[in-house]
Amino acid sequence: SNEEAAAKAAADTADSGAPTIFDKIIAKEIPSTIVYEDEKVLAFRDINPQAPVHVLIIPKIRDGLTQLGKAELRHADILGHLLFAAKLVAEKEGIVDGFRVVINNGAEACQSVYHLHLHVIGGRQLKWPPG
Ligand code: IU
Repeated sequence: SNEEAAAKAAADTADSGAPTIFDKIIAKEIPSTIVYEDEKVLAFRDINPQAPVHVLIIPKIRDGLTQLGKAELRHADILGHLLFAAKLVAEKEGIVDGFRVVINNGAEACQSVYHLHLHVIGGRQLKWPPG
């Protein structure tokens, strides 16, 4: 599929350390609809939502966290902060009783942007297993 081909191409450049589109969103060079922000993380609406609520949460400083599979022990604090932010976003969006948090890691999981991000998805009945 197109999605899989794009994911494979993205993975090929994942380790280059090059800026991603999310750096421009953090810098507010590209507009986004921000739903939550603190000193460490930014949460904004996904441009291609897969559910009524689809928010991405990213660390403001990538610090080598292109993907979860590259995490090191020094990232434990920001990883916890991101997950707690997912709960805050779910509350803010009114879906705290039913929501999903997803991290796609690598081409086989269709990761397309190599700056760690959590997807917070909800607002409809979700199916299991995901595709
Ligand atoms: P993935 O887990 O790497 O596949 O998720 C990347 C997401 O980033 C995906 O859901 C895109 O729709 C989303 N996105 C975005 O919100 N804004 C953008 O400018 C780009 C991608 I490029």
